[in-house]
Amino acid sequence: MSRVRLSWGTAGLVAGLAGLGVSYGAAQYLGRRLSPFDAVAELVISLTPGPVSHWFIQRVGTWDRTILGIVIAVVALLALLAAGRLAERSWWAPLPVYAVLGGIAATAALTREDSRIDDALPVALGVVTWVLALSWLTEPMHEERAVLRGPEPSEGPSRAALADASRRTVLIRAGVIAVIGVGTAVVGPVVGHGRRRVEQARRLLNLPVTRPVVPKRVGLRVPGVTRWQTPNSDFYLIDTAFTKPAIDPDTWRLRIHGMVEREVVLTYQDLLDREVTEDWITLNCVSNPVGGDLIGNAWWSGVRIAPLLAEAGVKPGADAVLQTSEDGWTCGTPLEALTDDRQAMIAFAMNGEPLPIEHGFPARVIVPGLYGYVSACKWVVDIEVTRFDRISAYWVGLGWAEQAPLQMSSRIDVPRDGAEVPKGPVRIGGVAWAQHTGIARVEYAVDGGPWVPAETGGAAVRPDGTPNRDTWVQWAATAELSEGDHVVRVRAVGVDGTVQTGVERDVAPAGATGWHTRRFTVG
Ligand SMILES: Nc1nc2c(c(=O)[nH]1)N[C@H]1C(S)=C(S)[C@@H](COP(=O)(O)O)O[C@H]1N2
Ligand SMILES: [Mo]
Repeated sequence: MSRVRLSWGTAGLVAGLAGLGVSYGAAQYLGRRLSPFDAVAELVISLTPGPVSHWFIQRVGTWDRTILGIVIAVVALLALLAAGRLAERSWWAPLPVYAVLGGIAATAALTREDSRIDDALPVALGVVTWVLALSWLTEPMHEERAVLRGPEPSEGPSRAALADASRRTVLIRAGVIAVIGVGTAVVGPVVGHGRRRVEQARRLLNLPVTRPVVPKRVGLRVPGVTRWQTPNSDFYLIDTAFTKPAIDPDTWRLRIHGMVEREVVLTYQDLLDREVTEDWITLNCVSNPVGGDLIGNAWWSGVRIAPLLAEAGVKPGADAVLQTSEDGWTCGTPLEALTDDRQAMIAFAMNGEPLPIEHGFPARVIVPGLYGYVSACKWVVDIEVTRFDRISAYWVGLGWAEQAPLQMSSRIDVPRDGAEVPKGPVRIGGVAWAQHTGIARVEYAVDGGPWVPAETGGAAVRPDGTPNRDTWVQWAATAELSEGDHVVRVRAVGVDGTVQTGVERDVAPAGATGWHTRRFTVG
């Protein structure tokens, strides 16, 4: 005897989740970057005005994607639940709900930069699954209701027994539908060409790179101060891709074209066969607020861009390079930063490992001294030599500066804001950066007093003996402070003599400025 009884709403959820599973599995099988669900998330991201998304990112940091995902999931599940309840009226009553959901998903899937016509297929399969699964699942539910409302039969099984049989059929069908949904979602990626395959290919790579060795004099060993080398797993992540492109290195191509004498097309192997360049480079985001942590320092390995551009032969008049990623994100980089003597590179390894997929596998660009949004294209597939007056890169189109010189900045890591510090000497410290200019000195001021020089970690030294000015430095100081509340501020001085400005400016449109401040109590 089956006591368990599916409600109409639950039936809607079972059919709904099965449809989502089928469309996800199909998208993975086809090797498409986005499942319909992810495409909707990207559509929402692309329709959100720049200032709103930046306000949001500043509030919630890198949780932005998770929160967006949860909101979309909740809305979708509520709609699917409603579809189930509508099925109580008739098999076609839920159709408008599915049509709207499917319409949104199809629009999203077909309007991404990297969309193809077959991106509509997973959506179509999902909608078909919804319709078939829900009507098949609710058929015995209607039967049960008819039996219970009808008269007690004069012969054969009783009303209760008939209703019971219907309920059992409902449960069996729900199980079948769940297996199909979950099964497709699990099997699709395994037999398909999606991310798992690429993860596997990535793991098997044996790249011509050296492991990072943190230079001796860079660390000050102050507890609480950010590690000088940022491990890949801690490195901040910023991009517009809800699902990261999973690119098979064997099919990856980088095209260098535009205002050049000869177009150059590189395969992954071509890249590995060239002379490898390696260096410590600190990358940070223009959206990093004063004191923020959208910054990291890694050992990058790759191929210098300057000789590649020289081989292509840049034509006179060009002043910019438009980089495009596999998923259609773009950035405009000053040509000069790619052709001068800095180590601007097409990187294929990060901290001695093949680039993680999240950080741009199989290749991304890294340019010392520039913000990520104008230089550090992940999953890069296209480099067009051009002019700034002919292009509008992604973030520039949303109101950010076309060219934003990196702001020198410094941060206090300890003490934390609001910390209670025991009596005795107080250790203060953090990091400071002015990539490609270099930090000459870091100064701190307590309770509005004079600026006092702090101790700084050394710069890394390159094999040729020159200091590497492309990374952040650690700084630290010990202060004797009286019991009570205190305020500490920090500022950096560049190798070029510039003093970090105390003028407070927001991250938009060209990077935040101002001195980082921390308040704490000694006692
Ligand atoms: N394809 C692609 N590349 C991108 C972005 C992006 O949205 N898409 N964001 C850029 C920005 S704004 C920054 S700050 C850096 C961040 O690189 P990370 O995520 O590896 O730290 O990547 C840059 N490269
Ligand atoms: Mo960024």
